[in-house]
Amino acid sequence: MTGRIWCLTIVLTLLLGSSGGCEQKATTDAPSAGKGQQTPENAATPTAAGEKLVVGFSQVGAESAWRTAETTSIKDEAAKRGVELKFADAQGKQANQIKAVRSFIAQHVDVIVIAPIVETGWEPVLREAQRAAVPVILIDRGIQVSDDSLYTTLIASDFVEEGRMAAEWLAQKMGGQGEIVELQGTTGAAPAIDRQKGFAEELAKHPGMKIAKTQSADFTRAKGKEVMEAFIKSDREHIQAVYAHNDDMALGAIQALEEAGMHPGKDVILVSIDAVRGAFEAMVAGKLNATVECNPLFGPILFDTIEKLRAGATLPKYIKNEDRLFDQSVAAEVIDSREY
Ligand code: GZL
Repeated sequence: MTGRIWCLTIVLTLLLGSSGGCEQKATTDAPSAGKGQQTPENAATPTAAGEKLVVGFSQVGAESAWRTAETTSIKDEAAKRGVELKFADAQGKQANQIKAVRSFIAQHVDVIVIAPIVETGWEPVLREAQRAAVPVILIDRGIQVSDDSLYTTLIASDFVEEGRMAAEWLAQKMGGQGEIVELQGTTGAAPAIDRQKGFAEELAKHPGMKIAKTQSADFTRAKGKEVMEAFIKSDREHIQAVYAHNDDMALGAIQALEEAGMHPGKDVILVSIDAVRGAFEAMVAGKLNATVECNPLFGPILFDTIEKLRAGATLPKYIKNEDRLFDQSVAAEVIDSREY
């Protein structure tokens, strides 16, 4: 539909005497539209010389050390490149994110970046952005939409793979035998859904291992501690291992285990995801056994991607961050080289 309108625009341009063709890249041939004017789907309009690129970023909140590292990386990179960044902290509420996106559209930003709290409920506002011809880049978490032209690209880790890595490591550590309690991330969030899925899939290969209890602790340290306290209260004897969807929840669980007189890292094995500094410190102290990296340093790749988009490049629908697992055996040697 948008493509047809675009071809028509070029035909009209030809009739008026300019050169061009429908097969040519829409962005390069675009009559220089001002911010917020109709342009082809997902095409970022080049900003006039001297004009600052304006990016609206709707962030999840500040629930974890990982999140803080992501925010800092994006803010620092924007400042370094002279990009005006409109930053909106949604404080964990999707309704706030939707409001922020609407306000970015109204302000005619050049590009909207969203780290979506949950996977569903995005279509209406993304259609509004599409109608206003503002390209949307998803960062760190994916969404479910019936029409993937509603966003330009997703830059994120493969959370299913992260879950698999954690399970594979744990199965090996526990010799294929044992009961695990799971601390899930935010209900409905892509990393919670996929880290649970990948872990369960891999664990199914080990019939001697099972998840005894699983509950959301919302990716925070405080809730990780709270949920772990409840697990300890109800079934202390059976807790052999903890799988936490992020390091912050694992650090909260460590606190709960210690307060209950248990020995995290020794009589209870813990594996989590993110590889933040606090996790390395806990590994060096012998309290956390392993963590799977999930890189939050999105700044450089995000603004490189925006630059490519604005230069008219066709972007892949998914740009993957590569992750790896670190365990206690390498923690002391690696900790000083960690950037977050
Ligand atoms: C990962 C992400 C998660 C981190 C958490 O991409 O969305 O959210 O693992 C964070 O620590 O809060």
